[in-house]
Amino acid sequence: PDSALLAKDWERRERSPGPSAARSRPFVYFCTSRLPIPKLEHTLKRYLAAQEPLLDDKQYRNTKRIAKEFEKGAGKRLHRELVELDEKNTHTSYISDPWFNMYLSAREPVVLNFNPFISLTPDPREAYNNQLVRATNLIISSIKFLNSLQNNYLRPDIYYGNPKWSESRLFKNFIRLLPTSVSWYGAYMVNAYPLDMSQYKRLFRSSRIPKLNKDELFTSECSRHLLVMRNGHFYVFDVLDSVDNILHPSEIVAHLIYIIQEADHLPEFALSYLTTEDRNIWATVRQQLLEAGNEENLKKIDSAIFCLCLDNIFPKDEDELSQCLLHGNGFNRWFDKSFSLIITGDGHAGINFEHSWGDGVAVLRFVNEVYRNSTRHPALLPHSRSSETTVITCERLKFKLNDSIQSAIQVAHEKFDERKKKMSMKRFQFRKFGKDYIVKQRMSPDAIFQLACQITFYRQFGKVVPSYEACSTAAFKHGRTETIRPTSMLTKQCSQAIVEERGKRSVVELRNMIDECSKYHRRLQMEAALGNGFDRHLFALKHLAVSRGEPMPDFFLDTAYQKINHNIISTSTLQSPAVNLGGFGPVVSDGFGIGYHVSDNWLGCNATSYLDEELQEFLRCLEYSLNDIFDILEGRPLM
Ligand SMILES: *[C@@H]1O[C@H](CO)[C@@H](O)[C@H](O)[C@H]1NC(C)=O
Ligand SMILES: *[C@@H]1O[C@H](CO)[C@@H](O)[C@H](O)[C@H]1NC(C)=O
Ligand SMILES: CC(=O)N[C@H]1CO[C@H](CO)[C@@H](O)[C@@H]1O
Repeated sequence: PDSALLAKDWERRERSPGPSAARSRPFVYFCTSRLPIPKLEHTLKRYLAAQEPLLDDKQYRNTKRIAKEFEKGAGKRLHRELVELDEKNTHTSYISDPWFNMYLSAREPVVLNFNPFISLTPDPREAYNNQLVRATNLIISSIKFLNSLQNNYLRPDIYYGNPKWSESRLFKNFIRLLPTSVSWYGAYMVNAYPLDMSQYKRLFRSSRIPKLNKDELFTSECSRHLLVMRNGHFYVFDVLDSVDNILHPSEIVAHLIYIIQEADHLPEFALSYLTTEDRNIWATVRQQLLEAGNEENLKKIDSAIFCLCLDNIFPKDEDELSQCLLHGNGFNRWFDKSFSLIITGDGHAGINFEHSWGDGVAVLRFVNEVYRNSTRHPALLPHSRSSETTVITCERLKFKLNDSIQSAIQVAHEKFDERKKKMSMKRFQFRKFGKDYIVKQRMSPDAIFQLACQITFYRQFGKVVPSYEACSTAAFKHGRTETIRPTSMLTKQCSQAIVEERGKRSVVELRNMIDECSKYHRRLQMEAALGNGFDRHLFALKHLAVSRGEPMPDFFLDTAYQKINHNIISTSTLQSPAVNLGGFGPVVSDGFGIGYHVSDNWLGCNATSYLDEELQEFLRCLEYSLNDIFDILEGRPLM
């Protein structure tokens, strides 16, 4: 892709090339579009539109009144202050600080509650899916990515929703012909737009550090070592030399073989369970660890380039693989690392990442590149020998644990086992149609999947509930995410029509309803991606009030406000040939976490919940809802 086409709206700055990358010219683009703060009036209008389907008439009138008062009073003032603050801080976005704060102040364990996983597609050539071969190739491609990042050779992140179309000449001409002022929107319309890359500075050599009440993010400047976990033991070895050359593949594999042989049994107390703890508890125990003389070792973990988990697990099906990547059995993970690359015994690969520093889009870009590079230019061939002359410079980290630390580990272990047992994870696939079919019907694939979830919940529970779809705002400088609210009056009416009034409505009528839902969803999606949702704006206003120590405005105390933020259906989607989908835990104890994917000819999801029976029923109903939608789109009356 010719990124220069999109460069007009960007400042371009060149730096002196680094030592290992003198070939091509460096790309450093800075995103100049700033995340807009919507008008308060618009935010409240959108908020009320999202509240309407969730409330009865009386509640809705009340919430409307509260919103009106907020608009004229406390809200007006907070909004003005937020705008002033934003004008003084043009280097960032208004959401960046409050969002970091939200993640880092959360005291729940990061695992299950925050860390998502992404599962990589197997290497197309079977022999490369061997644990050692795949680990070595992915390490090397990851380090190459790090080197490009460091030397500013990484092309600006451009999100290609549709690679075929956006790489075509037609597309390039289309963008070229647009006036500069709208070319960015033009690119957005076809899903090929440059992304803010500021999150990448915390992708490598980074870790979240537990602290009382609010954690911190740590990034090392120049570490050269990798952290490898095997059977609950920690190993470090340098993968880069002093001029940033990567260790030879045969040497890397020799180190991994050494580690696998050495770590042949589980430790009595696996330290990593502590990273599954409540953050305040973990912060306290970490302090004890430091005092007990483990500072050097902890520093090695925190500053490692990333964490490789060489699992001794052979998942027997896809659900077990998802579980392994989402939480594993706890002892072979360091959930605080910015990301961990997990390789199972049978060569499946995936990423589990800590969420405070960055979002799915940034991790997906990394995964895409590393997948492509490791499959197209594998550094290590299957059956190649490890170098017998390699000097193993691997260090096993040994920790000093006294009684109180040991019992803290024991408690963490039991709590973690308890919690992961309560969560169930199920996959779902529907093969009657996918993206191609929906697009031919001139509808939005994402909207159809979301509508299906709405109909499903209505079918199962006879009501509509707050729902969440994550949308990246990485098109803006220091953008993070915005929420799309898939529940609307339109989806509610459509769900009622399909579930309760099946016989009474004509197929044409139902089809029109679906079409209206699709159009509305597309609009919400576009607004959210352009920073015009309502969730982040309200969140920032609330954060401002709290940080000033002001009394909480009535608006945020409204039970309807609290309810809409208790997201029963939490969804997120990632589309890429390099990934086999991802997943995450439910965000509330009585909800579902749905990582979904609308592929060309099928659609599916990996869903999680603490309510096992309800989850199974949900997926049964989802199948039913999708069949209904299919019948309607095919022009068949519902039975
Ligand atoms: C273990 O070490 C920590 C830190 O030095 C200390 O606070 C704690 O009291 C010790 N516990 C025991 C049982 O010795
Ligand atoms: C992928 O690997 C090849 C061969 O090692 C290398 O030449 C190329 O630059 C790599 N690409 C990226 C994006 O790192
Ligand atoms: C780990 C993983 O991605 N598991 C599954 C999630 O769901 C999709 C769709 O059913 C499967 O293809 C994945 O294998």
